[in-house]
Amino acid sequence: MTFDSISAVLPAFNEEENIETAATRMADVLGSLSLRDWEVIIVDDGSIDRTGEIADSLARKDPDHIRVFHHNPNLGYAEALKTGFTSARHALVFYTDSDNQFDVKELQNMLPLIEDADIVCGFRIYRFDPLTRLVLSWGFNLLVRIVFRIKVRDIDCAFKLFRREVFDRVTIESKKFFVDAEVLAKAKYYGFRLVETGVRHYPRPAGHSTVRPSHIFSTLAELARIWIRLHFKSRGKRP
Ligand SMILES: Nc1nc2c(ncn2[C@@H]2O[C@H](COP(=O)(O)OP(=O)(O)O)[C@@H](O)[C@H]2O)c(=O)[nH]1
Ligand SMILES: [Mg+2]
Repeated sequence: MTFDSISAVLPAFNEEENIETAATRMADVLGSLSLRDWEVIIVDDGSIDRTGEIADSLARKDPDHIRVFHHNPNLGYAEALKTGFTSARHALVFYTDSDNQFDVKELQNMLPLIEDADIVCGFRIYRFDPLTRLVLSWGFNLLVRIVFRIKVRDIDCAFKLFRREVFDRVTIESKKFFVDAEVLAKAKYYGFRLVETGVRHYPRPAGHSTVRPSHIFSTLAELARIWIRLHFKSRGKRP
């Protein structure tokens, strides 16, 4: 393999029941890959439960491989990913959620694909979410595909692998849940190559999703803002 090191980012907000399993499974997978170096970056985004405390104790046990960043107060999903991506030290950057809805072992299937791509984007083969969420998500995916002309099946799938160069160019401006679309739209703008691969999705084992149908409004506002910026940029002007 061309790449010999990887950073895995886990954004976490009130995941006291999930974070230990999530971080331990992630560390086990990375440790099994025979890489020169790896790290798990937990971003505790102003959790008001024991997430931060648990994350700190995991980092104390394995300080060479587990790092924790705390936001105080909560800054939102996009800011948490931004903290993780900008702190990542290795050649590849992976991220997934801290709620154990994916099997992180499937990262192994993505590694051969990044040899010929800059981004490997997962799509959920069968998605465990309520019907309203599935419908809203279907509409959102369609809208983003049309507006930004990105051919990605499952934009918000929290299982993506990047070459770190992507984040040398792409800077995150979103605050909330538009972040995945923003990164993909900007990556396309800069000409990064993207491939997709199916991943399994599981019901949340504990805790609750914080995503609400009302988030669609802030997400659409962010979509408009990023579209305007990219549109002016491609015409050589600053908005
Ligand atoms: N950093 C941060 N993470 C969040 C926030 N809300 C949710 N998350 C994390 O983002 C991930 C996905 O959140 P979740 O509510 O399960 O969304 P869903 O899986 O799309 O329904 C989980 O790891 C959460 O801990 C937030 O405000 N800030
Ligand atoms: Mg989830």
